[in-house]
Amino acid sequence: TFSMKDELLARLLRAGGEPISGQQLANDFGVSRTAIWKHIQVLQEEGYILETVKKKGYVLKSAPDRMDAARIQTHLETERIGQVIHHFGSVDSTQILAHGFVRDGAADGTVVIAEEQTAGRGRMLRPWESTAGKGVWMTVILKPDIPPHQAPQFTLVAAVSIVNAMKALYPELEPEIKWPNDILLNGRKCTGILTEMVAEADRIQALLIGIGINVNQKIEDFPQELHTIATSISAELGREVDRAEFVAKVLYYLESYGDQYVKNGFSPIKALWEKASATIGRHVRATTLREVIEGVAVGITEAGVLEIKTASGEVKGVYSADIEL
Ligand code: BT5
Repeated sequence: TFSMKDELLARLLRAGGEPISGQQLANDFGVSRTAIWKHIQVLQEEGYILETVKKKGYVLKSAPDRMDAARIQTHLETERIGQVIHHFGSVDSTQILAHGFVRDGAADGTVVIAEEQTAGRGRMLRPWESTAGKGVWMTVILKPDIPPHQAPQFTLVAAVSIVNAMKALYPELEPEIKWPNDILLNGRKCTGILTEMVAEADRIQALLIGIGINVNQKIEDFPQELHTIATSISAELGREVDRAEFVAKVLYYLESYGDQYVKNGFSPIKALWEKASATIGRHVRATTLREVIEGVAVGITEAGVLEIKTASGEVKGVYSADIEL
């Protein structure tokens, strides 16, 4: 499922600065040395700095800030998610591409990831700002054996996964989840999740978990209207981070919590979610398509529904809404 360029890059990364001979590579891949050379040239065009050591072979000297499949895979600890990664430079939206891969029979765990999106979208077709080379813009295709009505819980599974990946790699951060699909750092949005589903009447064909995470942007990199509401991992940490390493960690937790959810139900995820929640116990204002509900968020149900206790003492369940804290 991997291109030869990916395999070649994986070999060069694994060699850790030691030369690998062109002849050896040619033998291993069953191609000519010229074919190897052509792929080396492609890597160079993409910004990989390679040196040819006489009689010894190719050495990778430095790598550009990109999330090629092989780069993510050197950090990957999963069994399914990310075994197939389609990496792109600039795309309209990874979500749109992922629908195409689903139609073509994509395997469970396929990842579609891009350096830049020109038409990234949030819920209800709102735009999602996806600066080139600075974030994680990806769609994970999952095929869990759950009924369609349980699909929305996967947004919460994804949120818990991202929070735990952030805590594992950057313990200084204190990510909080804002129901249903935002992750905040110091009160500002750094992540949005968009879960879509392709389903038959009683069976999920595929879930498309769209994940947008601001990673290495400076606040000035965001458009004006986001300056006061958005942030990135690096803006909060005060240093840049390795996006490929971070993506691998997100995929690791997504696989482990996703499997846990399918096997053991929602309660373990619900506990993790509530622990990281910025919403529970707070006064909130929920705008749904039909009404505005104000009150204290008291919890989420097994179905992932947010429960709000209004001033009159009545508890209302909210399936989908925009929340103001
Ligand atoms: C979301 O929507 O938060 C879901 C975003 C999902 C994006 C991913 S990226 C990979 C995949 N491919 C796609 O095309 N989409 C998914 P929503 O809750 O509707 O929030 C959208 C709102 O967030 C916008 O109206 C802006 O106010 C704000 N926003 C836009 N870009 C942002 C950014 N980069 N960081 C923080 N806030 C942003």
